Amino acid sequence: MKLAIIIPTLNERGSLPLLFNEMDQIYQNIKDKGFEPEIIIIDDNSNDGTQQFVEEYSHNSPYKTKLIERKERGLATAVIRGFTETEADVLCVMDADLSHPPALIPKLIENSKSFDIVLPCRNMIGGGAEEWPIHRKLTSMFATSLVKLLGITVRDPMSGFFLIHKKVIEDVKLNPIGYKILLEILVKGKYKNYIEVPYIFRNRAVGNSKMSGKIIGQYLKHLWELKKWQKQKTRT
Ligand SMILES: Nc1nc2c(ncn2[C@@H]2O[C@H](COP(=O)(O)OP(=O)(O)OP(=O)(O)O)[C@@H](O)[C@H]2O)c(=O)[nH]1
Ligand SMILES: [Mg+2]
Repeated sequence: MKLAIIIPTLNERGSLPLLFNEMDQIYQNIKDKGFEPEIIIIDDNSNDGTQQFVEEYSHNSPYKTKLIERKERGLATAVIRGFTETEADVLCVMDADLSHPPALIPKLIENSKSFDIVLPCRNMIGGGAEEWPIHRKLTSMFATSLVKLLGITVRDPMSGFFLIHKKVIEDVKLNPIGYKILLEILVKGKYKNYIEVPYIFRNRAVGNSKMSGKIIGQYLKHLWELKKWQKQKTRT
């Protein structure tokens, strides 16, 4: 079974050596589980040497490694581009800043044998997050609570860390706005079942956050659009 690990990047040169080191450590485990993995990096014209470092890594990596260079910006559209750049049946998406531990990937792919979607989850027993500033904690809690308006009950729906089978999004028209591509997939995707797997979210150790007020605005617009889509669907 082919597995694509899709990683969007924007100026992540500082995180990549650590990330690739952790990826290398799980390579054999992934193979032993019967998966043929590739890494797909979608980079939006970083100016800190991210692309050069990925090139270098691709020559020494145990993984087949593909670098996609885009001129535009946008996390969700970058992830969707990643989906189109692979033949793999199983797609795993994660951030580059080590918040999402590669060590969890073997567990995710094991679960993918029985579930259409596998969701790493901070908000369940065994899961958690390193300490966040209070304003970020409150923003996150508020944003997560709004998701209930869409009838989504998964416990960590705002995450950039998830695994899906390609069939979940095949022939589904995704309309990505901003950051939250997982929400788009949970609302519009075609799946029978999902499972949540606990993990500890690590805070970004290197580099700068790309989170901003603009992204919060985009999130609210995204929720609005998804709600409209749901209403239209029940009418047809
Ligand atoms: N290709 C691409 N990647 C992006 C873009 N914005 C963010 N990313 C990447 O998406 C992932 C998540 O972005 P982060 O900046 O870590 O956002 P966050 O996790 O909400 O915030 P922090 O962890 O506090 O930095 C990282 O791998 C970023 O490099 C973008 O416009 N294009
Ligand atoms: Mg991050």
